[in-house]
Order: sequence, then structure tokens, then C-alpha cells
Amino acid sequence: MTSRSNPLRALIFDVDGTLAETEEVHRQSFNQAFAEFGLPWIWDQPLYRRLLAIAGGRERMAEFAREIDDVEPPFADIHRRKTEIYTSRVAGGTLPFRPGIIPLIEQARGGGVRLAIATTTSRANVEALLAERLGWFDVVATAEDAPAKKPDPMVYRLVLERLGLPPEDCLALEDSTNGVKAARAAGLCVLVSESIYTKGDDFPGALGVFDDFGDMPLDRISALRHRA
Ligand code: XBP
Ligand code: MG
Repeated sequence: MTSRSNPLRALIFDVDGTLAETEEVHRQSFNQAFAEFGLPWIWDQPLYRRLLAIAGGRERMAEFAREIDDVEPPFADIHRRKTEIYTSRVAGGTLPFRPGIIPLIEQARGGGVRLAIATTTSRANVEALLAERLGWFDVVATAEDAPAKKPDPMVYRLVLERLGLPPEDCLALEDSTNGVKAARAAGLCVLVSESIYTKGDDFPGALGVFDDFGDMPLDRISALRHRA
């Protein structure tokens, strides 16, 4: 079944890079945690862009340690501390949402289109970033809910199950190749807003790729599905 005739019944948002440009704060939080644990690791922007091909902070650290053939540091402790640092930096929703995100959410809420989140990041990070705005979302699925990380479709399939909707009635909004692959594998149409760490990447199967979702009213976004 295509989404040509199906009304749009839910928008499913990725978080990092889509709702907000959060990855610089993640990168700086990783580096502060590494320093606190006495590790001589410094992830600069080019290295972090490459490491972002691995979804999940713990998985990213483990892969980096394998690459440099370093000792196995206490990843769980480091990641717990990194999450504390990150959440303190974004506490209270201080990081602005990307252009067009709030208008899209407002139009969806006004038009009876449900909202959901499908992210690889940790739940604490989502709660800190969204603060009281978390209540806008009917379903919020995070790394704790879906341990198989993007490009695995687990988190999107879980969101669809919890929404009780078929993929053809929904639309995913992403910023990364992994995210697009995960959404497509779950049968979803997906639109991309390139983020600072994904600009110029390939987004196989995306319905459209944009600088951001500013000036993208919900009816135009919904109509794009009919191209599917
Ligand atoms: C992006 C990710 C996350 C963040 C870091 O998630 O892959 O791993 O980079 O967060 P999204 P954690 O699916 O929202 O783009 O350290 O909590 O993993
Ligand atoms: Mg993302």
C-alpha cells in the first residue's frame, strides 16, 4: 500500500540533528568525560563526523577504542558521566529547535496529526532537551527501548507499534543516512534536513533532502508523500 491516498496521521521525529543541532554538545560532552577519566582521547569535528556513522554513544566509543587498539576503558561509567554532562548542558530546553520544527509541531497538533520520537540517544538526553515539550509527543522511543541502533529499524517499528498505525499513514523526519535507512526499513517515507554533521551525505530512499524544514508547511510535507 502506498501513502498516496492515506491521510497523514503521525509525524515521527529523530532527535539529534533533526529536532536540534545537538551533536556539537554531545561531542564536547564526550571529550569532557574522556578527560575526567584520564583518557588521552580528543574527538575533533572531522573525527566525530566519521564516528557518527556509528549510532549510539557507547557503540561509538567501543569502535574508537578498537580502532586505536586501546585498553578497554569502563565504557558504561564514561557514558553515564557523559550523559550527565550533556543533560546539564541542555537542561531546561536551552538548545533552540531547528528552523521549521516548532511550526511543524504546532500545525500537526492543530490538525490532529500525532507526534512521536524515534531516537538512538538516551532517554535522559531527550528529557533534558525537550523539558516540558516532551508532553507534545504521544510516543517517545529511545536507546533504552530499542537497543538495536539505527540503521536497524527497531526503534521505528516500536514507535509504529505503540502508535498503532501502519507506516503508510506516517512520515519520518531525519538528518542522517543511518536514520533514513532505519525509517525506510520500517516501511516509512522519510524527509531529511541535513545537519552540520551530515551535510552532503547520501540519503538513499529519502523523499526529499532540505537544508532545514523552515518554510515547509505541514500540507506541503504531507503532499510530498504522494510522490512515493
Ligand atoms: C544520534 C546518536 C546518538 C548521539 C549521542 O541519535 O547516534 O548516539 O550521537 O547520544 P539520533 P548517546 O537517532 O537522535 O540521531 O551518547 O546517548 O548515544
Ligand atoms: Mg539524527
